[in-house]
Amino acid sequence: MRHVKFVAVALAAVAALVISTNARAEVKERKIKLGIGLTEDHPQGQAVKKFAEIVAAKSGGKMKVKLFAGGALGNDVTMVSALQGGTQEMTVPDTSTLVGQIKDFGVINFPFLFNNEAEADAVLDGPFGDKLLAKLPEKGLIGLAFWENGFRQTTNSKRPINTVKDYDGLKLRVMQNPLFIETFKTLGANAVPMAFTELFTAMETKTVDGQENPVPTIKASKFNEVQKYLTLTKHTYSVWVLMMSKKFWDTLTPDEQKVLKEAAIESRDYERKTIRAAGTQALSDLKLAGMKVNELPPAEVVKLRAKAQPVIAKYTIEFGEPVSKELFSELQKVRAKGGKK
Ligand code: TK8
Repeated sequence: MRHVKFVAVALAAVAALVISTNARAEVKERKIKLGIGLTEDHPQGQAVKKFAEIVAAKSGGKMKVKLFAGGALGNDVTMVSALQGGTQEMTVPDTSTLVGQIKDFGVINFPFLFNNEAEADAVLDGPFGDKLLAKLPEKGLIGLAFWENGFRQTTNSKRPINTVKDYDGLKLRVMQNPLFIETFKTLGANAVPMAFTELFTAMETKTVDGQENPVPTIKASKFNEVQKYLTLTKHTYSVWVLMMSKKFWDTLTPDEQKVLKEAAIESRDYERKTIRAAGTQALSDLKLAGMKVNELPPAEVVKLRAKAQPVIAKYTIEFGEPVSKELFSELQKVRAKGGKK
Protein backbone atom coordinates (compact mmCIF):
# COMPACT_ATOMS: atom_id res chain seq x y z
CA MET A 1 0.00 0.00 0.00
CA ARG A 2 2.75 2.33 0.97
CA HIS A 3 4.49 1.38 -2.23
CA VAL A 4 1.44 2.24 -4.35
CA LYS A 5 1.17 5.57 -2.62
CA PHE A 6 4.81 6.26 -3.38
CA VAL A 7 4.33 5.44 -7.06
CA ALA A 8 1.29 7.71 -7.22
CA VAL A 9 3.21 10.58 -5.65
CA ALA A 10 6.13 9.95 -7.95
CA LEU A 11 3.88 9.91 -10.99
CA ALA A 12 2.24 13.14 -9.92
CA ALA A 13 5.67 14.68 -9.50
CA VAL A 14 6.71 13.55 -12.97
CA ALA A 15 3.48 14.91 -14.45
CA ALA A 16 4.02 18.24 -12.73
CA LEU A 17 7.54 18.32 -14.07
CA VAL A 18 6.37 17.56 -17.61
CA ILE A 19 3.73 20.29 -17.39
CA SER A 20 6.15 22.83 -16.04
CA THR A 21 8.77 21.88 -18.64
CA ASN A 22 6.16 22.27 -21.35
CA ALA A 23 5.07 25.59 -19.95
CA ARG A 24 8.65 26.72 -19.85
CA ALA A 25 9.37 25.54 -23.34
CA GLU A 26 6.41 26.68 -25.36
CA VAL A 27 8.66 27.06 -28.33
CA LYS A 28 7.88 25.53 -31.70
CA GLU A 29 9.82 25.14 -34.93
CA ARG A 30 9.82 28.60 -36.54
CA LYS A 31 11.38 29.86 -39.74
CA ILE A 32 12.10 33.57 -39.92
CA LYS A 33 13.27 35.33 -43.09
CA LEU A 34 15.18 38.52 -42.30
CA GLY A 35 16.08 40.84 -45.20
CA ILE A 36 18.51 43.77 -45.27
CA GLY A 37 19.66 46.15 -48.01
CA LEU A 38 23.31 46.06 -46.96
CA THR A 39 25.89 43.35 -47.51
CA GLU A 40 26.40 40.35 -45.24
CA ASP A 41 29.84 41.56 -44.08
CA HIS A 42 28.51 44.98 -43.03
CA PRO A 43 28.26 45.29 -39.21
CA GLN A 44 24.47 45.21 -39.66
CA GLY A 45 24.70 41.84 -41.41
CA GLN A 46 27.08 40.57 -38.72
CA ALA A 47 24.64 41.66 -36.04
CA VAL A 48 21.80 39.83 -37.79
CA LYS A 49 23.91 36.68 -37.68
CA LYS A 50 24.54 37.29 -33.99
CA PHE A 51 20.79 37.74 -33.48
CA ALA A 52 20.18 34.43 -35.30
CA GLU A 53 22.73 32.66 -33.07
CA ILE A 54 21.16 34.03 -29.89
CA VAL A 55 17.64 33.11 -31.05
CA ALA A 56 18.82 29.58 -31.88
CA ALA A 57 20.55 29.20 -28.50
CA LYS A 58 17.58 30.49 -26.51
CA SER A 59 15.06 28.33 -28.41
CA GLY A 60 17.04 25.11 -28.30
CA GLY A 61 17.63 25.38 -32.05
CA LYS A 62 13.93 25.48 -32.87
CA MET A 63 13.65 29.07 -34.07
CA LYS A 64 15.74 29.70 -37.18
CA VAL A 65 16.51 33.18 -38.50
CA LYS A 66 17.82 33.27 -42.06
CA LEU A 67 19.57 36.36 -43.39
CA PHE A 68 18.88 37.62 -46.94
CA ALA A 69 21.40 40.42 -47.54
CA GLY A 70 22.13 42.86 -50.39
CA GLY A 71 18.50 43.69 -51.06
CA ALA A 72 17.66 40.09 -52.10
CA LEU A 73 14.16 40.55 -50.65
CA GLY A 74 13.80 44.25 -51.57
CA ASN A 75 14.67 47.67 -50.17
CA ASP A 76 13.78 49.29 -46.84
CA VAL A 77 10.40 50.54 -48.07
CA THR A 78 9.27 47.42 -49.94
CA MET A 79 10.43 45.08 -47.16
CA VAL A 80 8.38 47.00 -44.61
CA SER A 81 5.32 46.50 -46.87
CA ALA A 82 6.13 42.78 -47.05
CA LEU A 83 6.17 42.66 -43.23
CA GLN A 84 2.80 44.39 -43.13
CA GLY A 85 1.42 41.92 -45.67
CA GLY A 86 2.85 39.01 -43.71
CA THR A 87 4.97 37.60 -46.57
CA GLN A 88 8.29 38.39 -44.84
CA GLU A 89 8.94 38.07 -41.10
CA MET A 90 11.73 40.55 -40.35
CA THR A 91 13.82 43.47 -41.61
CA VAL A 92 16.04 46.28 -40.24
CA PRO A 93 15.21 49.52 -42.11
CA ASP A 94 16.53 52.98 -41.41
CA THR A 95 13.78 54.74 -39.43
CA SER A 96 13.99 57.63 -41.92
CA THR A 97 12.22 55.44 -44.47
CA LEU A 98 9.23 54.89 -42.12
CA VAL A 99 8.27 58.54 -42.18
CA GLY A 100 5.88 58.11 -45.13
CA GLN A 101 3.72 55.99 -42.79
CA ILE A 102 4.52 57.30 -39.31
CA LYS A 103 5.67 60.92 -39.28
CA ASP A 104 6.82 60.84 -35.65
CA PHE A 105 9.93 58.88 -36.60
CA GLY A 106 11.15 61.85 -38.65
CA VAL A 107 12.31 63.84 -35.63
CA ILE A 108 15.24 61.52 -34.93
CA ASN A 109 16.96 62.84 -38.07
CA PHE A 110 16.87 66.56 -37.38
CA PRO A 111 20.26 67.85 -38.59
CA PHE A 112 22.87 68.18 -35.83
CA LEU A 113 20.43 66.93 -33.18
CA PHE A 114 22.70 64.53 -31.31
CA ASN A 115 26.25 65.48 -30.41
CA ASN A 116 27.43 61.92 -29.89
CA GLU A 117 26.34 58.29 -29.84
CA ALA A 118 25.83 58.16 -26.06
CA GLU A 119 23.11 60.82 -26.31
CA ALA A 120 21.38 58.92 -29.10
CA ASP A 121 21.50 55.63 -27.14
CA ALA A 122 20.07 57.27 -24.03
CA VAL A 123 17.16 58.88 -25.91
CA LEU A 124 16.36 55.84 -28.04
CA ASP A 125 16.58 53.27 -25.23
CA GLY A 126 14.57 55.47 -22.88
CA PRO A 127 10.88 56.44 -22.73
CA PHE A 128 11.08 58.46 -25.95
CA GLY A 129 12.29 55.48 -27.99
CA ASP A 130 9.65 53.25 -26.36
CA LYS A 131 6.97 55.72 -27.37
CA LEU A 132 8.10 55.62 -30.97
CA LEU A 133 8.14 51.81 -30.98
CA ALA A 134 4.61 51.84 -29.57
CA LYS A 135 3.43 53.54 -32.79
CA LEU A 136 4.37 50.51 -34.88
CA PRO A 137 1.73 47.87 -34.00
CA GLU A 138 -1.16 49.91 -35.40
CA LYS A 139 0.74 49.80 -38.72
CA GLY A 140 1.13 46.04 -38.59
CA LEU A 141 4.72 46.16 -37.33
CA ILE A 142 6.54 45.22 -34.12
CA GLY A 143 9.70 47.16 -33.21
CA LEU A 144 12.15 45.10 -31.17
CA ALA A 145 15.17 47.40 -30.76
CA PHE A 146 17.04 50.35 -32.22
CA TRP A 147 20.35 49.53 -33.87
CA GLU A 148 22.89 52.17 -34.82
CA ASN A 149 23.32 53.22 -38.45
CA GLY A 150 25.41 56.22 -37.39
CA PHE A 151 26.43 59.76 -38.17
CA ARG A 152 26.02 60.43 -41.87
CA GLN A 153 28.88 61.76 -43.99
CA THR A 154 28.89 62.99 -47.57
CA THR A 155 30.61 61.44 -50.60
CA ASN A 156 30.66 62.55 -54.24
CA SER A 157 32.58 62.12 -57.45
CA LYS A 158 33.07 65.81 -58.26
CA ARG A 159 34.89 67.75 -55.53
CA PRO A 160 35.72 67.87 -51.83
CA ILE A 161 33.19 69.85 -49.83
CA ASN A 162 35.31 72.57 -48.24
CA THR A 163 32.60 75.19 -47.93
CA VAL A 164 28.83 75.02 -47.80
CA LYS A 165 28.84 76.49 -51.32
CA ASP A 166 30.42 73.29 -52.62
CA TYR A 167 27.02 71.59 -52.28
CA ASP A 168 25.78 73.86 -55.02
CA GLY A 169 24.48 71.90 -58.00
CA LEU A 170 25.61 68.48 -56.67
CA LYS A 171 23.15 65.75 -57.53
CA LEU A 172 22.87 63.85 -54.24
CA ARG A 173 20.88 60.72 -53.54
CA VAL A 174 18.93 60.93 -50.28
CA MET A 175 16.65 58.52 -48.44
CA GLN A 176 12.94 58.60 -49.24
CA ASN A 177 12.19 61.26 -46.62
CA PRO A 178 11.10 64.91 -47.08
CA LEU A 179 13.39 66.24 -44.33
CA PHE A 180 16.45 64.99 -46.20
CA ILE A 181 15.18 66.25 -49.56
CA GLU A 182 14.57 69.70 -48.20
CA THR A 183 17.75 69.93 -46.13
CA PHE A 184 19.92 69.24 -49.17
CA LYS A 185 17.86 71.48 -51.44
CA THR A 186 18.39 74.28 -48.94
CA LEU A 187 22.13 73.70 -49.24
CA GLY A 188 21.86 74.13 -53.01
CA ALA A 189 22.15 70.46 -53.94
CA ASN A 190 19.82 68.62 -56.26
CA ALA A 191 18.39 66.02 -53.85
CA VAL A 192 17.16 62.80 -55.46
CA PRO A 193 15.21 60.37 -53.24
CA MET A 194 16.08 56.78 -54.11
CA ALA A 195 16.18 53.31 -52.54
CA PHE A 196 19.56 52.33 -51.14
CA THR A 197 19.63 49.17 -53.25
CA GLU A 198 19.75 51.27 -56.45
CA LEU A 199 22.42 53.63 -55.21
CA PHE A 200 25.67 52.00 -56.33
CA THR A 201 24.52 51.72 -59.95
CA ALA A 202 23.16 55.26 -59.89
CA MET A 203 26.58 56.55 -58.86
CA GLU A 204 28.39 54.28 -61.31
CA THR A 205 26.27 55.51 -64.22
CA LYS A 206 26.54 59.12 -62.93
CA THR A 207 22.78 59.39 -62.54
CA VAL A 208 23.78 61.00 -59.23
CA ASP A 209 27.07 62.61 -58.19
CA GLY A 210 26.99 61.52 -54.60
CA GLN A 211 25.20 60.38 -51.48
CA GLU A 212 25.39 60.52 -47.69
CA ASN A 213 25.80 57.56 -45.33
CA PRO A 214 27.92 56.53 -42.35
CA VAL A 215 31.50 55.40 -43.03
CA PRO A 216 30.96 51.64 -42.39
CA THR A 217 28.34 51.64 -45.18
CA ILE A 218 30.59 53.57 -47.59
CA LYS A 219 33.24 50.91 -47.00
CA ALA A 220 31.08 47.76 -47.05
CA SER A 221 29.18 48.90 -50.15
CA LYS A 222 32.47 49.78 -51.91
CA PHE A 223 31.30 53.30 -52.71
CA ASN A 224 34.99 54.28 -52.99
CA GLU A 225 34.98 52.53 -56.39
CA VAL A 226 32.61 55.18 -57.74
CA GLN A 227 33.20 58.12 -55.36
CA LYS A 228 36.45 60.03 -54.98
CA TYR A 229 35.62 62.47 -52.18
CA LEU A 230 34.50 61.80 -48.64
CA THR A 231 33.71 64.81 -46.47
CA LEU A 232 33.12 64.27 -42.76
CA THR A 233 30.02 66.42 -42.43
CA LYS A 234 28.41 64.44 -39.55
CA HIS A 235 25.20 66.27 -40.45
CA THR A 236 22.63 63.77 -39.17
CA TYR A 237 22.44 60.72 -36.94
CA SER A 238 20.46 57.81 -38.29
CA VAL A 239 19.24 54.61 -36.78
CA TRP A 240 17.83 51.25 -37.80
CA VAL A 241 14.92 49.52 -36.16
CA LEU A 242 14.84 45.73 -35.90
CA MET A 243 11.29 44.89 -36.89
CA MET A 244 8.94 41.99 -37.21
CA SER A 245 5.67 41.48 -39.05
CA LYS A 246 2.81 41.83 -36.56
CA LYS A 247 0.87 39.18 -38.47
CA PHE A 248 3.69 36.74 -37.71
CA TRP A 249 4.32 38.03 -34.16
CA ASP A 250 0.68 37.38 -33.24
CA THR A 251 1.07 33.69 -34.12
CA LEU A 252 3.94 33.31 -31.62
CA THR A 253 3.66 32.08 -28.04
CA PRO A 254 4.71 34.47 -25.25
CA ASP A 255 7.84 32.33 -24.76
CA GLU A 256 8.81 32.72 -28.39
CA GLN A 257 8.19 36.46 -28.26
CA LYS A 258 10.39 36.65 -25.18
CA VAL A 259 13.22 34.84 -26.98
CA LEU A 260 13.06 37.36 -29.85
CA LYS A 261 12.84 40.41 -27.61
CA GLU A 262 15.81 39.33 -25.49
CA ALA A 263 17.87 38.41 -28.56
CA ALA A 264 17.05 41.79 -30.12
CA ILE A 265 18.43 43.66 -27.10
CA GLU A 266 21.54 41.47 -26.80
CA SER A 267 22.34 41.84 -30.49
CA ARG A 268 21.68 45.58 -30.28
CA ASP A 269 24.48 45.96 -27.75
CA TYR A 270 26.75 43.83 -29.94
CA GLU A 271 25.81 45.81 -33.07
CA ARG A 272 26.55 49.19 -31.50
CA LYS A 273 29.93 48.03 -30.28
CA THR A 274 30.99 46.49 -33.58
CA ILE A 275 29.71 49.27 -35.86
CA ARG A 276 31.55 51.90 -33.81
CA ALA A 277 34.80 49.97 -34.02
CA ALA A 278 34.20 49.33 -37.73
CA GLY A 279 33.88 53.07 -38.38
CA THR A 280 37.44 53.83 -37.33
CA GLN A 281 38.82 50.93 -39.34
CA ALA A 282 36.70 51.74 -42.40
CA LEU A 283 37.94 55.32 -42.52
CA SER A 284 41.59 54.31 -42.66
CA ASP A 285 40.79 51.57 -45.21
CA LEU A 286 39.00 54.09 -47.44
CA LYS A 287 41.97 56.47 -47.29
CA LEU A 288 44.30 53.61 -48.18
CA ALA A 289 42.01 52.73 -51.08
CA GLY A 290 42.61 56.24 -52.45
CA MET A 291 39.55 58.16 -51.29
CA LYS A 292 40.24 61.83 -50.57
CA VAL A 293 38.93 62.44 -47.06
CA ASN A 294 38.48 65.89 -45.56
CA GLU A 295 36.83 67.43 -42.50
CA LEU A 296 34.34 70.23 -42.98
CA PRO A 297 36.03 73.28 -41.35
CA PRO A 298 34.30 74.35 -38.09
CA ALA A 299 33.32 77.75 -39.51
CA GLU A 300 31.51 75.97 -42.35
CA VAL A 301 29.78 73.63 -39.90
CA VAL A 302 28.41 76.75 -38.22
CA LYS A 303 27.05 77.95 -41.58
CA LEU A 304 25.59 74.53 -42.33
CA ARG A 305 23.83 74.48 -38.97
CA ALA A 306 22.42 77.95 -39.61
CA LYS A 307 21.13 76.91 -43.04
CA ALA A 308 19.46 73.86 -41.51
CA GLN A 309 17.61 75.88 -38.85
CA PRO A 310 14.58 76.92 -40.96
CA VAL A 311 14.21 73.36 -42.22
CA ILE A 312 14.21 72.05 -38.64
CA ALA A 313 11.65 74.69 -37.67
CA LYS A 314 9.39 73.66 -40.55
CA TYR A 315 9.63 69.93 -39.83
CA THR A 316 9.15 70.43 -36.10
CA ILE A 317 5.61 71.35 -37.11
CA GLU A 318 5.36 68.91 -40.02
CA PHE A 319 6.36 65.85 -37.97
CA GLY A 320 4.32 67.07 -35.01
CA GLU A 321 5.03 69.69 -32.37
CA PRO A 322 4.26 67.44 -29.39
CA VAL A 323 6.67 64.71 -30.50
CA SER A 324 9.36 67.26 -31.41
CA LYS A 325 9.03 68.98 -28.02
CA GLU A 326 9.18 65.65 -26.24
CA LEU A 327 12.36 64.78 -28.05
CA PHE A 328 14.02 68.11 -27.28
CA SER A 329 13.09 67.90 -23.60
CA GLU A 330 14.24 64.28 -23.37
CA LEU A 331 17.55 65.32 -24.91
CA GLN A 332 17.86 68.13 -22.35
CA LYS A 333 17.37 65.62 -19.55
CA VAL A 334 19.95 63.28 -21.02
CA ARG A 335 22.44 66.13 -21.40
CA ALA A 336 21.86 67.22 -17.83
CA LYS A 337 22.81 63.70 -16.76
CA GLY A 338 25.93 63.88 -18.92
CA GLY A 339 24.66 61.70 -21.78
CA LYS A 340 24.00 58.71 -19.53
CA LYS A 341 20.85 56.60 -19.48
C1 TK8 B 1 20.13 49.99 -46.14
C2 TK8 B 1 19.69 51.35 -45.64
C3 TK8 B 1 20.87 52.28 -45.47
C4 TK8 B 1 20.43 53.72 -45.23
C5 TK8 B 1 20.17 54.41 -46.57
O1 TK8 B 1 19.02 49.19 -46.45
O2 TK8 B 1 19.17 54.09 -47.21
O3 TK8 B 1 20.97 55.27 -46.95
O4 TK8 B 1 21.41 54.45 -44.54
O5 TK8 B 1 21.65 51.84 -44.42
O6 TK8 B 1 18.97 51.25 -44.43
